[in-house]
Amino acid sequence: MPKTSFPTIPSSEITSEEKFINRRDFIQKTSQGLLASSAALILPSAMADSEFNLKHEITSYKDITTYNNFYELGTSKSDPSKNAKWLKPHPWSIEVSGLVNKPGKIDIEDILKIPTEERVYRMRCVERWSMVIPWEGFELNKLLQKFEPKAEAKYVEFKTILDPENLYGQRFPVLQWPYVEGLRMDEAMHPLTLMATGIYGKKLLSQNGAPIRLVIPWKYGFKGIKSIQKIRLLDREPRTSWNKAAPNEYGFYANVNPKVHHPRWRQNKERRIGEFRRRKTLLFNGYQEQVASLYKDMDLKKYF
Ligand SMILES: Nc1nc2c(c(=O)[nH]1)N[C@H]1C(S)=C(S)[C@@H](COP(=O)(O)O)O[C@H]1N2
Ligand SMILES: [Mo]
Repeated sequence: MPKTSFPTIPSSEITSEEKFINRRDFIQKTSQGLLASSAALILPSAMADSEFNLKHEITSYKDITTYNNFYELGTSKSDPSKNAKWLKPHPWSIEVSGLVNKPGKIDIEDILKIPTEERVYRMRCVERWSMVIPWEGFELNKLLQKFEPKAEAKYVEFKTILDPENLYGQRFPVLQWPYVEGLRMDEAMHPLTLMATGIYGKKLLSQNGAPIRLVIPWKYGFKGIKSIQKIRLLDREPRTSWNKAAPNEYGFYANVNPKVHHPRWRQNKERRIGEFRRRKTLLFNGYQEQVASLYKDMDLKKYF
């Protein structure tokens, strides 16, 4: 994967949204200059273009932190930011169990010692809106490797905190709680799959899944489970919350695919939050170059 797909800026340098945007402008100008010269010969142009476009499209911090899906904090888009205080991200730990040689718990303080980097990803929700988010995080494979996955491990299951006393949304049976998601092992180990701990260089707010959540940019948003407390490695596909709630609407794979429609609406267009005109939705959300090989022998209409 070309290095250019991941602009990395140490989080220590990022202090505010304004400074962030200014530095991005500077990087854009520099890379434009470079592209006009010898670097154009080295960089695959599609990648350079999409990277260039992404930098122009970053969603505002306000939209990213006030337009959310997090049913534990309420079912409307504005609920999670209003009810953010229900979720207490400290103390926190993640328990890793199942098919690993070294099962155990890791405290958030130790998780945060894993070096992070910035990854600007397009995100696409099943509800046909999308954002471009500058995540701060590390590859999930870095965390999983600490627990030494066994060869029989084929899938990973993730669970959100279960706390109906404080998380009022969990008192309503919209979904089976806790929220559960899953990935195939090769998807989990893929370098694009991120454990995010921040946005715009700031710590994750509760509405975005503090203190740590999953981000898989080629899949629909619901795969990106928030506020993770449990990870289990399995030899079978885990049952996931949305798949249990509506199996014909939410498949296990949930790869962004403009040709596979939700039974109640088409999936070939999307509205980028902050924009008016609708955009065409891209296969694998535009990450096909990096991930298509994971699914090369699969019928993606059957395994949606
Ligand atoms: N625990 C939990 N994780 C969740 C959800 C949820 O309701 N609960 N919603 C999902 C959905 S549908 C989307 S689109 C994304 C939204 O993430 P964002 O609010 O950070 O953009 O979170 C996903 N992760
Ligand atoms: Mo979503």
